[in-house]
Amino acid sequence: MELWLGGRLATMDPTVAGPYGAIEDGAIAVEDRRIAWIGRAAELPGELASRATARHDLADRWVTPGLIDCHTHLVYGGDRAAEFELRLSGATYEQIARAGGGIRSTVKATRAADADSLFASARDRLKPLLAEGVTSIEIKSGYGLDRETELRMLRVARRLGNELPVTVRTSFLGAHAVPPEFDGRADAYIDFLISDVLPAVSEAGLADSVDAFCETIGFTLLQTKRLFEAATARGLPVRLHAEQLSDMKGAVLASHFKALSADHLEWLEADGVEALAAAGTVAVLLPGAYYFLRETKLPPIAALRQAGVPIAIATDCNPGSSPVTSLLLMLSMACTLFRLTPGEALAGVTRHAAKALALDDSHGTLSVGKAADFAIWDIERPAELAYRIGFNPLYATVRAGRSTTR
Ligand code: DI6
Ligand code: FE
Repeated sequence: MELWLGGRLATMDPTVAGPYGAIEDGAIAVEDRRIAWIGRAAELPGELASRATARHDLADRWVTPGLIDCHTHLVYGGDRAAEFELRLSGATYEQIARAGGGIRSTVKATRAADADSLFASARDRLKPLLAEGVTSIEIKSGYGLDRETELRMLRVARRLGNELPVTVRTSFLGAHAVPPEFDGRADAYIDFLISDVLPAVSEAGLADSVDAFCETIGFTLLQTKRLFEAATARGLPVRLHAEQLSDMKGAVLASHFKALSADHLEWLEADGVEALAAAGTVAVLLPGAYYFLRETKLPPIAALRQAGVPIAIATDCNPGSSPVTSLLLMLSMACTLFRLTPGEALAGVTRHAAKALALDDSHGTLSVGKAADFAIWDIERPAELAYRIGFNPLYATVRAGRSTTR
């Protein structure tokens, strides 16, 4: 039993009244990597206090749940800086993709990279996220698009979780783009994913969910549906890149499958909002991609909010549309570009992000029974996490009860 005393706790627990579910002069008791007790220090049961083997002074700092980045493509080879320059001289993201660049150029570099170099480059991108208090992350495949490379990406993602202090949830995104060897044969590629790659991924236990890119430059609604049926038959939950560049009705389809999340959503219409609300699917907003692609159409925030759809925020860390390795910057952008409140933004990287990863029973709030994952901040009020730009006030991270000073 270890005690953390004298902190201001932004529990983000909706059953704790008030903004951020805040508890002033709070205490957290940690046992077996979990939160055994949380509340006002003055109310800490004497029995717990007497069993403490260590006491840590939080010195009035704010404590939040460990941050959760619930949508990333962290593992990939190469970079796309040259494409960035092309876009600055007038080419669009879609034009580059249709000309065989974009995702396909990263596929080429990823296929050529061995597991160790994929691990090393992904670790370099993970480190700055961990330095901002991230304790859980979702990582997708999707730059292999063949069996061997998709499996390699997912193994690298698992290895990151084994070797670094972070909980990793993986998504199989074989349906990210049509690979060159299936040019013009997207249906045959989906057949191949269903008969060959998905079974291998699922039997190796390498995916926690199945994702797809439903888009004019990705896969049709029907192709996505076939893949989702195969995923569901294997007991794998689904999520979807939906309504990023056009309204394909992806969110409605995802809702039929009780998807964990529908992500991007700039082009989401009222029917999609309603479907997400009815299914309890999390809307994951990705302000980094919105910014980097200079999108001007805003996701329907007010409608999502009014329908009670849980909104999560993530980096979408990827080389093409969101080369972002700061979740704090996403809080700022979620507020400034999308007009979320700092409280909504923080819920988006804690409680709602946990739900998007089906981790809500064990993560996402500071509550009894949940993992002792928390971030300790040198700030005066939680809104500072979203307010400051390019400044990292993290004092320390505690993951599974163990402290790692920044
Ligand atoms: N939408 C995105 O924004 C990323 N993937 C997707 O389906 C971009 C991936 C890339 O350009 O490499
Ligand atoms: Fe993405």
